Amino acid sequence: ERNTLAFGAEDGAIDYYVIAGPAPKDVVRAYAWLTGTAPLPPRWALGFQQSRYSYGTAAEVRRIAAGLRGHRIPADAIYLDIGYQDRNRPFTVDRSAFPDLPGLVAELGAQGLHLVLITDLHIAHAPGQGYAPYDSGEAADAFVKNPDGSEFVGKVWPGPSVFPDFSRSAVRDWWGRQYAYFARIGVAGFWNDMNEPSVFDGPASTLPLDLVHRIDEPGFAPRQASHAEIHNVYGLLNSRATYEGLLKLRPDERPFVLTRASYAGGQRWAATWTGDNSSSWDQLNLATSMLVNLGLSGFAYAGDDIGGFAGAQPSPELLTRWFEVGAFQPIFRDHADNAKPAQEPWVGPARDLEIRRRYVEARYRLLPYLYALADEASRSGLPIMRPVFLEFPRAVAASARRNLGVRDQFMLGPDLLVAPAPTGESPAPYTVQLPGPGWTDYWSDARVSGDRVVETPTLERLPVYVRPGAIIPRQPLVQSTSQTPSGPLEIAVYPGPDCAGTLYDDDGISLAYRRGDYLRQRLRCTAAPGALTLDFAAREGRHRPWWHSIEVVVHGWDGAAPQATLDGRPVDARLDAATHRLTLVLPDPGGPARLVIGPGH
Ligand code: MIG
Repeated sequence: ERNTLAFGAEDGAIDYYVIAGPAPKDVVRAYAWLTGTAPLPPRWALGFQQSRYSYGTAAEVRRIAAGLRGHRIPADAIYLDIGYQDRNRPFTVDRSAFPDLPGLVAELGAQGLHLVLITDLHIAHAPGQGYAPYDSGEAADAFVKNPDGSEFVGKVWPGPSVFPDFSRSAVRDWWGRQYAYFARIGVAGFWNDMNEPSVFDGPASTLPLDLVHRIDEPGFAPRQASHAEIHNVYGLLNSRATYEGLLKLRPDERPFVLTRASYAGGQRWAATWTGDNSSSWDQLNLATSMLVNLGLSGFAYAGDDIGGFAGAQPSPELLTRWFEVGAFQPIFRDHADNAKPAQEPWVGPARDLEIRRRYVEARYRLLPYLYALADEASRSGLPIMRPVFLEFPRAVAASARRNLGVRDQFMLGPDLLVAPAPTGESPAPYTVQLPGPGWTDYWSDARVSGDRVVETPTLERLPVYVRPGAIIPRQPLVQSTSQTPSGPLEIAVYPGPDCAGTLYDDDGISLAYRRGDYLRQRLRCTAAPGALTLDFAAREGRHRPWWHSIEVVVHGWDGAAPQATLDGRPVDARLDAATHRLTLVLPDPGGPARLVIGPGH
């Protein structure tokens, strides 16, 4: 049939869900209601993460940590890829390369760095060799079978390997227990790769579709299922087993799991990334639409390998640009293939290092904004990185250019519009179409006249624009989320319509926020020429935040320095006439309060 789009499946009907909205955000929220939300991650997972296939010795890891700290690149995590293991066997450690893993974890911890370990699911088929994951899995009858009832063996990194049947709850429990040692010594997060699953000598590089799973699950009648039936949820079940296992081992710590494969709903258990991209301008550009789509699909936490995984070494400019954009993506991880030259942020000319550092720092200053978005994502399913149409459906629909903001631009939350050059390698000017008038350049405070700007690309500038009506919390620079910021919380106010923002804080790591130990506070502002009122609503939760004072910065203040009061008591207001920034330092209100700026005193 012509002009017909047909859906179907082998062996029967599919359940279809049609979500009518009407607004795009309603669709996303309803989808989250159906499939679940990504829980609040540990705060460190929002920091910069440094990875490599593979940092192969403890000395190399120390050198990377020293590089991050020595170059003053704020960072929170270092990843170990398969090279840390003994003969590529999951849940082992190559003791000659890493003689004292607990000591290394502690050393990194003292520098505010968290260790993340890869833990692939292919268990080495090593009977009688004292390899506990195989022996205990075999004893628990944990592995996927051939149709004749024998254990399926396929080739992956360790050589001949067997594959856990995650469709059985007892197998997921067994899998979770494999993390006991790493969890005990303080390894912070885990990376589940190859879980499509990837099988080097399998048909279509995966498990044969006629393999036999044995679903055994509370709430389900136990039954056999072919791998064809389980294949698409196999990665999700691997994530679930890891996440739930970690929660059992560390019952009051938020697990961090990064997965390569998943399915609808998998956001409940793991963050993801876009897999093996390569070092090209095209793929830097492609990351925007991929991550925006992952966000719309429930995956609030997604990233792409900064600098590109495969391919030739990125030019210094490409790596720098990738850091600039990555600083505004939910997961911010530099990673590269083993065949490539080094790709850490300090590789290349000093000028590039300086620019990359500046963008990583910009992200760390935005952590309170990011963290409030994480809180929102955990409750509503609204992603952190958003297509422009999610925030401004009417403006996008009404735009003459139908693709306004669809491909190259994205929003970080409701307030920041990021507009990378559509063709990164070209110095050609490009037009940034904004969703309306009144936007401000995030870096220079220049006010955009109208709703368009022409950008001429320069290496040091990633265009970021702020919504009129934004209230953005920021913090003093730290080198790691383990550091308590010293100084006031900053609240950047950009007067305009729907002027609102949110503060969110908690201890950053435990589940105490679920027991009331959190802080959520809504802010609203109303403005008139020469006047502004900022309302702090009552605080939800009982967490005491790290800040003791608040620096309110009103951007785009026209006119003279005004008078100001906080709940009737005078507050000093300092105007920088050159930047039009009005700064007021308040004691932390701790509850409902009203800041009145301008005439009427
Ligand atoms: O066959 O563990 O996507 O990030 O560095 C390659 C080695 C296996 C693929 C992952 C990549 C990782 C690599 N892995």
